Order: sequence, then structure tokens, then C-alpha cells
Amino acid sequence: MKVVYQNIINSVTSGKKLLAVLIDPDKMTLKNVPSFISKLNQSVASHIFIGGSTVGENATGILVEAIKTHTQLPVILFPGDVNQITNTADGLLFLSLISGRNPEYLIGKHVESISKLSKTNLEVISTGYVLIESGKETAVERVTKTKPLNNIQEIADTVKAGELLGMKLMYLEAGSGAINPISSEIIIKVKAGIKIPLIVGGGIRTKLQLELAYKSGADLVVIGTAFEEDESFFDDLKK
Ligand code: 1GP
Repeated sequence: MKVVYQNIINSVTSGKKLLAVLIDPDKMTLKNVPSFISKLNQSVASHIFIGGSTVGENATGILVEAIKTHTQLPVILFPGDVNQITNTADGLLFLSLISGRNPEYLIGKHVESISKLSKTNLEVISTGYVLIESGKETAVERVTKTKPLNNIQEIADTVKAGELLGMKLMYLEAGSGAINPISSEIIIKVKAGIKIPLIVGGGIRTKLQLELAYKSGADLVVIGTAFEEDESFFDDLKK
């Protein structure tokens, strides 16, 4: 059953905030999966996102299978490339990098992915992906050869254009390990202009920063690096 998106909408409607833990297949060993997921299960995390900028062939499928034997939480692909598509997940963020002007990441990879996607049963969720300036060059910037946005009106207009194009989710990305998370000012401005759920990620390392993102209007926050660097962060986020 394809319920991932509907469940996000239901949470947003009822005012429930969501947290996705991002796992990079390049950085997670299969041996560490049981203990990592056990801590994750005891936290307020509501989703697991899987993806990275440079992941080897087949690594994603094997990792998702292992994770799914330890949790009931939805596992969503957040792919850096077409080779990260695997049928073992529940859904896929079909990301278009609308902050950039590289046709490969606006539509090219999407066309390339169709033969693979059509052999899966994944729930495909159209998502506008907006890279925001955060203090240092990020992997997304390097891989996609696009520049992040820093003008607040341009950010808000980009997001609105994505919504009007029919995108179902909007993802404000500061980049993995960003020095500065997306500012409250940007989140507030963007949220005021759209009706679709807003995802915010990049550089969030503390409970305070997480709560600030929620307060500013993020519906779903994504955190990866903070858990990679120190799994005891799960203790701050217990159910
Ligand atoms: C990266 O937004 C995600 O794509 C999460 O970022 O790793 O900095 O938490 P962090």
C-alpha cells in the first residue's frame, strides 16, 4: 500500500512534527545496523531516509533490507543517483534540484531512472530540492555543479514555482554537515508561501536547533551527520 505521502499529510494536518534519520550507505556497516536501528526505534524518529552522494552499486538495496528487518518505520530513498533505486524501500523522493540550472538534476536523471523505477513498486513522491547557502561548499554543490541560493526572495519564489509545478513536497537543504542550518527567517518566509509539507535538513546537530526548525515551520526535519558522529544524540530524542 502506498501510504507514505498520505501519512505525512495526515501528520501535518494534525500538527505532528516528523523527524527523518538519514543513513548514508557509504557510512553505515551492516554490522552496525541492529544497534543503530534499535536506538533509532526508541527515539522520536518517524522516518528513515537512505541516500548519499557517492554510493556503490547494490549497496543501497542490501542496507535497506537489513534495516527493514529491525524496524516498522517507513524507509524512503533519498537518492544521490539512479543506482540507489531499490525495490526494497517503501518510497522514493523524486528530487528535482530546482535551485540549480543543471538539466541533468532538473529532469535528466529522472528520465534515466524510469526503466529501473517501472520495475519497482515504490511510492514515488515528487519533491522540489532547494540548495541553500550554508557557509561552505557541500557535496550536493560539488556533484551537481550548481550554486546554492542565498537571496530570501529568490528562495521563496523558487519554492512557490515548484509547488505550482505540482511538486508534493519541498526540501530546503543546507547540505550534509553544513556549518549553519537553514535560518529561521528563511523557513518562516518559505512556509508562509506554500501549502505542501516542508522538509528542512543540513547541519542540525542539537535538540534546540531541531525545535527551532519546527517552530519556524518545518514539518519534517532530516538529520544525518549528528547521528553518524555521535549515536548518543538519540538519547536526547527519546520518545
Ligand atoms: C543532508 O539534509 C541532510 O542531505 C542531512 O544533513 O547530515 O547535516 O544532518 P546532515
